[in-house]
Amino acid sequence: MTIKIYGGTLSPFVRKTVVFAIEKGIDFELVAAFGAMAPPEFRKASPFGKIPAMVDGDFSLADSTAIVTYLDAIKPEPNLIPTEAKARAKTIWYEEFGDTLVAACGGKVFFNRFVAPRFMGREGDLKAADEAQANEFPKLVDYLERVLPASGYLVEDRFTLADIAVCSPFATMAHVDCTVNPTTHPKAYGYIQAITARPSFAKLLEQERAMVKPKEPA
Ligand SMILES: N[C@@H](CCC(=O)N[C@@H](CS)C(=O)NCC(=O)O)C(=O)O
Repeated sequence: MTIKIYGGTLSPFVRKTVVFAIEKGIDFELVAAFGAMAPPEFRKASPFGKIPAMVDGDFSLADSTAIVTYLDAIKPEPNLIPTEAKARAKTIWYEEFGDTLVAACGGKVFFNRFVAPRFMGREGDLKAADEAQANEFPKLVDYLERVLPASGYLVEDRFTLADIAVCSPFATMAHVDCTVNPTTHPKAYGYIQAITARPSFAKLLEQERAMVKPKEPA
């Protein structure tokens, strides 16, 4: 039975899960789920209604970290969560940094510039979005610029969950004009460009750009 992943990839957490599954070569079906569009089995899988959720036969689970942990256990190769102690812990640290990106900036810019006006029929708090981009975003990008290794990968000089988890929030922010400046942060800029150019990301991002494009006036 095919694994079902519930959500939409504009969410950085859903995209993380979906890119991880694609890179692992795991068959899955993405089922649209958000608010009123959520099928009943999604509610059972995600007790607090958050995306992503996953159903694999009679097993259901929510939370992107829990889901990638499960996917990694059922298909260990190719390895995307290092097994060596320090590299594994660093991978989880960068996964948490991805969560920090969403909490400090990504959620505010994406919700207020896109979700509120497009799905909730109301203006977002554009001041809060601008403030997060002006004050929080640069600190987060400074950190990434500082820690990026010359290899272009965050952990073990190879592609891992750390790269997926960090670049996914940047991809969501880029949809609403919150982007890294190549002049001030050339390493972070080049890194995000390279990781999101991988086929696993690129195909999703192309579909998402069409969804985010402003609607033509009727
Ligand atoms: N820690 C969770 C966070 C999931 C999350 O916050 N998802 C957001 C979308 S990006 C959501 O479902 N928001 C709707 C809500 O909070 O009701 C994960 O990693 O999956």
